[in-house]
Amino acid sequence: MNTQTSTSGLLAVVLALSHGVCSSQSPAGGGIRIPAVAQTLPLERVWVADGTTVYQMDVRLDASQFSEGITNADWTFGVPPYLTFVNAAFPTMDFFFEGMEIVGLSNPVFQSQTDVDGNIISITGVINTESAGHPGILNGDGILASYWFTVKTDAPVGKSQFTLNNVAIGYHNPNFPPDINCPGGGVGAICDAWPDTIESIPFTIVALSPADLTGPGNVPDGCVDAFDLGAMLGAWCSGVSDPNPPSPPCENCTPANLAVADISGAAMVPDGCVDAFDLANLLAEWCSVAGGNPCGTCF
Ligand SMILES: [Ca+2]
Ligand SMILES: [Ca+2]
Repeated sequence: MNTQTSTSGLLAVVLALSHGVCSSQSPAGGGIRIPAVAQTLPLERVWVADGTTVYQMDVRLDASQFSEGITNADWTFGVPPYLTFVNAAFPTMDFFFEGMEIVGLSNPVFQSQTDVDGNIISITGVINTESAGHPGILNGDGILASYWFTVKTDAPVGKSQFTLNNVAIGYHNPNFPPDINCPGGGVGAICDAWPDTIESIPFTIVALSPADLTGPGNVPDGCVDAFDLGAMLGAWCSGVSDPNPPSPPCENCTPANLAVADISGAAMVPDGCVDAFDLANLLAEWCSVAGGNPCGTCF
């Protein structure tokens, strides 16, 4: 708790300085808890531990019940060490600060921490805007920043989540000038506040099945089902249907075909053909429940 407070305080000072706002507010000296929800939201429900598929997580802020003008935000979230950070960006759509000029030290990865193995285990993001002459974002609801990760192949399967904490926002002091005191404590043109609800939406990590070729959103989804069958048939390039030796001719196979669906062959390894060997492998791993939960037995 002390560490969180000092980190938040440091950022508050940085934000105040970059605003040109001279604030004498101490790290624990004020601010209000507002009716708002901050969350880490994985876009996909299932993340496959294949080391290559890139998954998106958004840090969102729903301050639609808060009618003062928000001008800046910072947040810190923990990252499981079995995820690999790929990229981060402020969004181009559904951006919380849409229409405001992003300035100063704003960065979706303002700070990060790594463990002894070099894994990023904590990320702090900061957004600072040119707030002079702008009312700020009133009743805002949107994405603060987006982050992308892959899942290491040795990641533990099961429920996982990022750990969101240290969420702080700044908003225009409604009484400034002349009153430098912020409602609920704090002073200056920009007041501090904290969302009253912090959520880390979970996701499920599943082991890679070679037959889990794709899914909704064109990424593996932890289920071997009609999405995968469709992808395999779409990449089909065998000239005959006999899976028995001698190997069937592969008349039309391209690297693109093979990248999609060549998962097996006569020797149980990819053989440069998308054919009945691959179909048999896929059907052997089938785990869809027809007419019900499409992934009922897959995880
Ligand atoms: Ca699938
Ligand atoms: Ca094959």
